[in-house]
Amino acid sequence: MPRRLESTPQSDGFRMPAEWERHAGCWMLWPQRRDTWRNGGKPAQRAFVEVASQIARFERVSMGVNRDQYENARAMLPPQVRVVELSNNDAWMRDCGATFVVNKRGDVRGVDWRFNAWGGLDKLMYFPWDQDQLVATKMLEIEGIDRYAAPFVLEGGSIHVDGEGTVITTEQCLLHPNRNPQLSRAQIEQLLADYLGIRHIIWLPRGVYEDETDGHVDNLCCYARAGVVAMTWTDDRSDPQYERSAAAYEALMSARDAQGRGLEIHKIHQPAPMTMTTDEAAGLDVVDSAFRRPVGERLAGSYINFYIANGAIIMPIFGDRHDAAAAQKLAALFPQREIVRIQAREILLGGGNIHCITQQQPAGS
Ligand code: KQY
Repeated sequence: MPRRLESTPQSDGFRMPAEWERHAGCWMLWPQRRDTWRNGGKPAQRAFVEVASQIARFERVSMGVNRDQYENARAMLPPQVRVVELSNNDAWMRDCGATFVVNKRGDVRGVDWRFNAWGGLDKLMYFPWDQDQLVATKMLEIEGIDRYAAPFVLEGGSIHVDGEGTVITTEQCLLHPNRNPQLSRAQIEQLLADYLGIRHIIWLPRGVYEDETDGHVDNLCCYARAGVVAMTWTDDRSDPQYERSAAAYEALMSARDAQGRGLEIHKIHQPAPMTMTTDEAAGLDVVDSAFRRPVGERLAGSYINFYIANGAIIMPIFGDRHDAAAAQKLAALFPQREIVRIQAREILLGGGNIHCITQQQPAGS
């Protein structure tokens, strides 16, 4: 039976591996909330099926599903995707799921963060989030993997590691008073070191404009390999994203990683600004205990929100004139991997993208 460990990954010699290290598989959750996913969730379910099907060409995919959606999900998903009954409040596996850590022997353990749905009652993305909070424990139980219960709020989308001692994150999110108001910056830095097994933190100021996660790094900037990052960019100085990307670029330019390296930075131009249409907003149920997305609201579109699978990059595209250039840049950054493009507007309408709905489980030994 998997154990709950009272020590920390760092003290036990565990670290979070980089996303490009070999995976045992990928975890996802099935979308169904009618206040997040329009038209009863059907368009989003089709997009999730496409993401899961494509990832399953390269590694095992496990889809967690609420019991009332089990049969529907099983029918919509191809047989190679494992469907497991796993209660949840919404479909953001990156954020409520376990973060896996490994040691030099190839043992794998899981970190179970506290989850408050991106800001608790302050943000009121939705209430309750009690089933999301249990997702990490349950997936680790299913896999028979020991669990560290981290004593602070953190979402997986707010961190990117190089697997060699460095994490990149944003001040906007990790220092936001709606996450861990009782903790100082120094205490948060210590906890990141303890639970990710890192030695160095690169702080970026803010995330993507109008990102409802309070600036998750996984929509703004990610590692492509150790010492090399990709970030979302715009050349339009009048776009509110410009100053955010420019500030991140400055911070990355002056950063050193845990190995003492400067970073090679690749800019990927963002898609043209997108907003929620009247028709899309009309497809959402109105619920008092959930965040309301108004017509005309800017969507936090970015090509950085991709998933690195064994042998592939699963990237979002939007039917935008920048899609092809973004795919070319990713192909150059990941020459050994197939670039798989997925029309991802339906995922974006829910407030995130492909990286946010996936969580890699490392192969270990
Ligand atoms: O960016 C992510 N990691 C998740 C986005 C979740 C948005 C909730 N509506």
